[in-house]
Amino acid sequence: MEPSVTEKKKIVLSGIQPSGLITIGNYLGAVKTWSEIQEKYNCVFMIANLHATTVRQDPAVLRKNTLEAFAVLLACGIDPERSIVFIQSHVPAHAELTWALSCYTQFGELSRMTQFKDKSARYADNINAGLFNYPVLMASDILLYQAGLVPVGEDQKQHVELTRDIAGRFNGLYGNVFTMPECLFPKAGKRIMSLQDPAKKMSKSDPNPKGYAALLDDRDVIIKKFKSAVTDSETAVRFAEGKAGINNLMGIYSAFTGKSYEEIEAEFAGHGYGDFKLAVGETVADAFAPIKAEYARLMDDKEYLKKLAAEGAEKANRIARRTLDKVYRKIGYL
Ligand code: ATP
Ligand code: LTN
Repeated sequence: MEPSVTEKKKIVLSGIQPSGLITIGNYLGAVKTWSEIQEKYNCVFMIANLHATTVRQDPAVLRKNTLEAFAVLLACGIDPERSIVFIQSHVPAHAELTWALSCYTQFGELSRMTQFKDKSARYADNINAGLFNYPVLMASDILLYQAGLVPVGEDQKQHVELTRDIAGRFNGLYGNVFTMPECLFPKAGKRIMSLQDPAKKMSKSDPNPKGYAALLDDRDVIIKKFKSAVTDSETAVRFAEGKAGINNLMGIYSAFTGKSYEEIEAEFAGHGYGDFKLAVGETVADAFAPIKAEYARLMDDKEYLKKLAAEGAEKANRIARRTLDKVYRKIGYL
């Protein structure tokens, strides 16, 4: 059945950058939710390769990461029969709407974005205009599909709020052109922290791979990374202030097992951190094993993956064009 956006179901749009290996943070914060809501909503998911070039990328690696990320989404249960899945650069309307909306976004608004501030500190030798304009591209992604819901991790909240501001401003000038989007956060795992520095968000572009556990990491590697996760000098497994490392591991364990913090504390009463870290590592590795197997199967036939991506782009293009045409008419582009 062709996914249709004309039904009454709400429209969902979200994306992920092919800037490295998909981590447990990306999975719990976003991709897991995506796979769970496909029946309830009309979903559109994309690999945000245009966003990824705000940081310098090796062309061959970017191409490889893009197709791999596409395969990971499918392996996580995103179903191209039910949802639209595509690669952002295949749909030109994203770049086109970004130009138009840039003229409706203020310098001051973009200067306040915390992701811009973080990334310009991290990549101080390449603070390019794309990095600054990144939120306008993300607003365009969302608004092109008239998405009402955007399932993301907490770090993206400010970008979705800016999207609402831009949409509201545009609608105020030209009538009801865009749907107002809202964030959809997961119940557990909306902010997973680095395994090496629990004060920092886990990030797939962390230069230290010990900071993240990736979906495609080998079982032994995942377990090892959890065993060497930075915690505190106490020994009791309990959720408390000042125990960011343990709190993070408890959050991850809870997201995978459905257990509450009290249940986890009871389960590990009398055990040290070592036992707990091992249990978290094994739980994560067990959950990722079937995804990894499906990924390997999909990557065996890259031509098929490319065909699916092309079909997804065609469907996305049709919807995006419609919105873009309307915007161009409203603005007065002849
Ligand atoms: P990069 O390191 O290149 O900035 P990233 O790991 O932050 O990448 P994105 O591709 O920017 O990942 O994000 C994809 C999705 O994953 C977004 O919805 C984002 O909110 C979510 N996400 C990313 N990191 C985390 C995290 N640590 N915890 C929860 N959700 C996260
Ligand atoms: N900027 C997002 C990735 C992204 C996205 C989107 C998320 C690009 N376009 C549209 C939701 C909707 C990030 O996670 N850094």
